[in-house]
Amino acid sequence: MVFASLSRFWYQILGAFLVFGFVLGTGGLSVNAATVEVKLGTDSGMLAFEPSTVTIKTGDTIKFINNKLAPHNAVFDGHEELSHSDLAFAPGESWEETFSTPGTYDYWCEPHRGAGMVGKVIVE
Ligand SMILES: [Cu+2]
Repeated sequence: MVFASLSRFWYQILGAFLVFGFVLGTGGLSVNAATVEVKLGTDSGMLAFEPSTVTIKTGDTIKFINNKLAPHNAVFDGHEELSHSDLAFAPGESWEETFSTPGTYDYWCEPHRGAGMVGKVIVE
């Protein structure tokens, strides 16, 4: 009898882990969606996005934050819906874009594209 109740206990533990794994695996928890920050102009004063390449999951959001050497914007190649062509002048000015389709998205800052201020978002 002791053996029987012990194995019932372990079955319950196993069941709990299976449910937990299912919820994680299907993205059933909405708290899984993340917001990743990208700075416009690096802390060290470079004309670049920081980080310049970001890998996120489908449904995640990128928060673009104006940092140094303004003005900046972010225009996505072939994706007007993700682009923010208004120039940000004030430090700390920010906006967010949510990525709902997997793919690789190239973007740039219009005033500084020639200076190499380009970025990439990889949505898995
Ligand atoms: Cu710029």
